[in-house]
Amino acid sequence: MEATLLVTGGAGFIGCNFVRVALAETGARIVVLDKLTYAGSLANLEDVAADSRFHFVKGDIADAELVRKVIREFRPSAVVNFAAESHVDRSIEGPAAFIETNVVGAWVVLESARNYWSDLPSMEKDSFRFLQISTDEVYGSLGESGAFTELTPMAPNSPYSASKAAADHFARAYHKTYGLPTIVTNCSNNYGPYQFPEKLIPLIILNCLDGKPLPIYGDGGNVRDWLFVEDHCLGLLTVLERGRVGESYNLGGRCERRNLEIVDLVCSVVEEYFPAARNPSMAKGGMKEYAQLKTYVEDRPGHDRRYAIDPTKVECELSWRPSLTLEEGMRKTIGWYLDHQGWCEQVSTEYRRERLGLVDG
Ligand code: NAD
Ligand code: TDX
Repeated sequence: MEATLLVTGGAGFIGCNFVRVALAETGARIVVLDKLTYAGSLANLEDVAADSRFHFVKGDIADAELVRKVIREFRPSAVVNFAAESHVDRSIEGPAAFIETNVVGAWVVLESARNYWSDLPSMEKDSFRFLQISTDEVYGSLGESGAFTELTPMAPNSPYSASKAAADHFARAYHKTYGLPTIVTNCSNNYGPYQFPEKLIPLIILNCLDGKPLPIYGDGGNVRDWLFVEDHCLGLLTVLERGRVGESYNLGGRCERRNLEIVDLVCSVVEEYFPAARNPSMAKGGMKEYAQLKTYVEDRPGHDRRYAIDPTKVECELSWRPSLTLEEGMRKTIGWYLDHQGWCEQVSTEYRRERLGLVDG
């Protein structure tokens, strides 16, 4: 029997890329369960909607009755939990939704999976997997040197990362206590097609196109470790197929950059595709170069200074490595945003790229 993957949050950025990668790389049936919050959209899944192996259910992962029903109906061989509130700035403005989805929702999915899994015949029980998708932000902030390993103690600094850390602990506890075959992945910053424009890279791309200020929090010296989303998704499939249960795996591309370097790279690649001199929005503001739009703004409260993933475990144990460099991934990403400006309009009905997450703001 072919595998069935229940993909929660599959209408969001990483989830929809994962659905595409899983349909292409495996014969699995894919069932997406997604609440379609501001960050999720059926527009992200339009090209796979007609695939006979694809099914979509709209719903909340914190709705225990619904999750139980979906699991009983589709009988997944694995659950991949992407569903989450994912934006740090929004977690500063209002943490409640982060607790509801990232903590309570993740627990509901674990508990429903456990009830289903415990009644499975032994072969299906052994091969069942629960993959909890998490972030490097659970480890907190690094100084100038060093990198997060799977043994780094958790020290989350934002309501978002605290909520993700809680779910990671529950996934671990469900393995230790009940034997549920859970695995956690902690990945660094993703970028690529379908990322909601509140995140740094798509925001900078779209503001360049519109000749709007490029907001740089603090001094722009904060460091993030970047990974192209399809490489992350291929890594997740690898962990799902060959990862050891009860373990966590750090995924990252050894690609640390200061935010200012990212903004400069975006400006130079946008320039290649759509020179500022030919952009009417730039001419209107009297601007000649995209880099002139850079604007330093008030820092994010509790802003983590540096993240860096040490991916040695997944490289050595599972032979996973990213395939694209940052420059290659950035060209693909910017090309995609230029070709999909209608998508940007469609998903941005309630969000106008305003500043979010200032405590007194
Ligand atoms: P996203 O915000 O783009 O998508 C989240 C998806 O979850 C959306 O489709 C949304 O509708 C859905 N969702 C939210 N609440 C839900 C609920 N209660 N029930 C059902 N569906 C719900 O997020 P993303 O960037 O794709 O991140 C996906 C996962 O990967 C998250 O768990 C995030 O913590 C993790 N992660 C993200 C990154 C990154 O750089 N974006 C890096 C590491 C880990
Ligand atoms: O306008 C901006 N200006 C700016 O300087 C925005 C939106 C961000 N930033 C800075 C803050 C961060 O140092 O850029 C960096 C990246 O910010 P985000 O895109 O908000 O990502 P980050 O806070 O690093 O978190 C992301 O990576 C880890 C995802 O949103 C999380 O879901 C993931 O877990």
